[in-house]
Amino acid sequence: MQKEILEKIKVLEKEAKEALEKTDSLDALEELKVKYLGRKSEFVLILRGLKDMSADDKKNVGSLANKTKIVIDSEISLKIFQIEQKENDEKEWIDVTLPGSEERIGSMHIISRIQKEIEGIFISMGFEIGDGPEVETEWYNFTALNVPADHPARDMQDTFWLKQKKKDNEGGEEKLLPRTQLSPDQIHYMQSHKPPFRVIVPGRVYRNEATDATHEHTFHQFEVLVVGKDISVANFRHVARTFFSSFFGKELEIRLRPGYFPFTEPSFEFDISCTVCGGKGCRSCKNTGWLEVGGCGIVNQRVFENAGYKKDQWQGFAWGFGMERLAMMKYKIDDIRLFMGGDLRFLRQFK
Ligand code: FA5
Repeated sequence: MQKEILEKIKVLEKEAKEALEKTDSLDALEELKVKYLGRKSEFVLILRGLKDMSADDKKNVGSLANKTKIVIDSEISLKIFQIEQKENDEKEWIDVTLPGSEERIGSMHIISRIQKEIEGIFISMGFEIGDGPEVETEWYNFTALNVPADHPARDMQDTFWLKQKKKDNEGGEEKLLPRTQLSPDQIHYMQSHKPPFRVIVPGRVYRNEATDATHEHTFHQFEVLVVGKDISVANFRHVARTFFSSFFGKELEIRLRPGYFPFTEPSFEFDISCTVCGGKGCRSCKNTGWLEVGGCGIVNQRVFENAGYKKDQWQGFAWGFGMERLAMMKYKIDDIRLFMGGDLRFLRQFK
């Protein structure tokens, strides 16, 4: 009796192993498990019958049946694990031959880059770089620049006035504003330096304007100021031509047209020959051959006086231009709002 049962267990083990070898699906393995180890399986029947066996049979049959059960159970579990792992590997398959994804590295904003480039050109011409506050008093932004209160020229640059005021020395209050231009830095620089000098001031300015493709409320300018004993419009022309030819990498001409700025006399609007067609006329310059760039003029003696210099002792020229407008010309950008829009697809073009 004992011999027969032991033999039966061995046959069951062999059968189970052969069946296991041929099985390669999870469903079929579950079926095998039920067949060989489930409640109605032959193993369980053998184990249930142990209680009616002699002590000697119980020991031998019980021991072999249990061992074999454990072997079959662990082999089925191993096969289930292998199949599951294979399926996972197939799902998460990594193609090591694919090129890696590029790490995005931050870069300088296009306007900061243009600013560095412009500074470099002026430094090579012997200019210093000046600085000034972004929040100005009414006196520096307008009055010192010969724009008296209630003069219509104050309307030329729409202003964001601040609620806070600044106490002045006579116990009164002065109005404050985010600067509308960099010309107040002419006064700051002159108050702390003695001529002769050449200085440029780069910076951000603010105007209470509706925006469109060529106008922003927040933009960047450059102010240029040269003061000496015999500075003239000819000096301006030379410096401006040298600067623009270097910035655009080609020889350009400068054209002056009469203009009006309270802080320069005479004043001019100035154009450069079109950077696209070289002056022949094209869409970029609306067939005029010229591109409008900025304002300039000979420093008004009243401005020297307001900065603390004696009248008629010095001569100078000043000019100012918008950095975004220059960047638009250089890179053929047709909407100024892209610079501050924060669209990375635009900004990433300029690495
Ligand atoms: C001025 O701001 C004068 N301070 C320039 C100046 C300096 C004249 C020294 C004489 C002597 P204006 O408002 O024209 O001038 O602005 C100068 C330049 O800033 C313009 O030519 C243009 O390039 C740019 N600019 C003006 N308004 C805007 C705007 N809303 N958006 C973008 N750029 C502008």
